[in-house]
Amino acid sequence: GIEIHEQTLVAVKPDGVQRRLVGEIIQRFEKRGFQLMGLKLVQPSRDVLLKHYHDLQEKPFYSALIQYMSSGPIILMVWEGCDVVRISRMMVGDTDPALAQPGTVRGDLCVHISRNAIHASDSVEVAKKEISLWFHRNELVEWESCTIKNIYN
Ligand code: DGI
Repeated sequence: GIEIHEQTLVAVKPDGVQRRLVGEIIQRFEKRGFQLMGLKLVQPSRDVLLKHYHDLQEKPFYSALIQYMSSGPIILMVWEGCDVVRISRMMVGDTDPALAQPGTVRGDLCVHISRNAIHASDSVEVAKKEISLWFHRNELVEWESCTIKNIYN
């Protein structure tokens, strides 16, 4: 059968929270048919951000990225569904909002790569790591959606 329990981490970055984009972003994932399994607002610690962006530590924009991500609260979400990692990346759009297609979050709501409003895990393996980095097991809720038969066959 199809894997409907794939999960991904989606975050609204500090600029997205400041710009009141949280509701719009949640709505896009809900409407698409994904299921919300965890959600919280946090002031991220530098420690966790350094782990989250570990792979980018050699990049010239790294310290500015950590500073921006520490600048205010972020929203963290776990969304579940069939192919959710790949589809979420499509919904988010290109890393550079100037290249992101209209219809994507970044292509509709942002203009500059240094303030691109949203994060979504880029592979199933990375998603597992990011979810366990940001969420305790008891912060995730296992629940059955009564609309699942209208979303998958
Ligand atoms: O998975 P993405 O967020 O699309 O992209 P990524 O994992 O390659 O980079 C993480 C974040 O780092 C990205 O959302 C914005 C920032 N970033 C990436 N490339 C650049 C950048 N920031 C600046 N200023 N310049 C870049 O070239």
